[in-house]
Amino acid sequence: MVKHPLQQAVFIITAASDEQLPPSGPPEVAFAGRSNAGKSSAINALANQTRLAFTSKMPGRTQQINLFRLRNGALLADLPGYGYAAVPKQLKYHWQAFLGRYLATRQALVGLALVVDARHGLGELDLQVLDSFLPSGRPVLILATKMDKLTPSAQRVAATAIERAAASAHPAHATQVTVIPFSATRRIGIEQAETLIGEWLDVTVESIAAQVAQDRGAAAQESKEKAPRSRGVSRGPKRLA
Ligand SMILES: Nc1nc2c(ncn2[C@@H]2O[C@H](COP(=O)(O)OP(=O)(O)OP(=O)(O)O)[C@@H](O)[C@H]2O)c(=O)[nH]1
Ligand SMILES: [Mg+2]
Repeated sequence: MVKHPLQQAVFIITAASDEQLPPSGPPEVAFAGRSNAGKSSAINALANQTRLAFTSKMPGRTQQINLFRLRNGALLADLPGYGYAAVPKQLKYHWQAFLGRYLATRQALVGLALVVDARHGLGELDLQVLDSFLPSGRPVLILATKMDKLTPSAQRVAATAIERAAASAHPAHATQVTVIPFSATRRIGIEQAETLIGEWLDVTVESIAAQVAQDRGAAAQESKEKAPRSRGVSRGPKRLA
């Protein structure tokens, strides 16, 4: 595994519907959570960039699925938040159905990062996401975020409460769930989170080199196809003096 596996991530595409999502390909990790929980901020902190994913004080900022590509071709997906009341009903159903289908059917999804505001703990909708995801056997990383807003002793209490809530809701799947105390602003838990996600996505020197070679091959092929035909083959009859 390389040292900072999520750094140098680049934005690739925004999808507002199933048809706009690229076909399932390289391994993918999605960031899910309540609206305003801090999903986009967590992606930025892990990528060590300030404006890779759009963040906002206004809940409901991320309204589509935004995909980011790592150096080895693996993807991060920033999902629209759920549970924001002040969204027109129609739109809310559309997002939630889109989100539900993505989580249930995306073949490439190797793990889920569930972003939870540590001050609020796991909510009803977070538990529903766990209900639908954990039976697939894939791992979940709960980022208990905004820890900077709590005192050190309250941080421990909050992390333990989240661990207990997840384990009691899903005793059979407790080993699939890891809880990491996190803060995007104070950069708490970055190393632990990047290590786990980097392992899920197999971000190694070898996988990066293979992707670079593949990209170079594709670029060379493209420029060959675009290049003008070589001259000197058929120039027409030479004029005789
Ligand atoms: N103090 C503190 N604030 C944070 C942290 N993470 C996010 N925030 C703030 O929380 C607000 C929401 O952050 P976003 O990252 O946009 O949240 P989101 O989950 O992507 O929100 P939606 O896209 O609307 O679902 C912003 O004002 C962030 O600055 C954190 O670790 N600590
Ligand atoms: Mg967002």
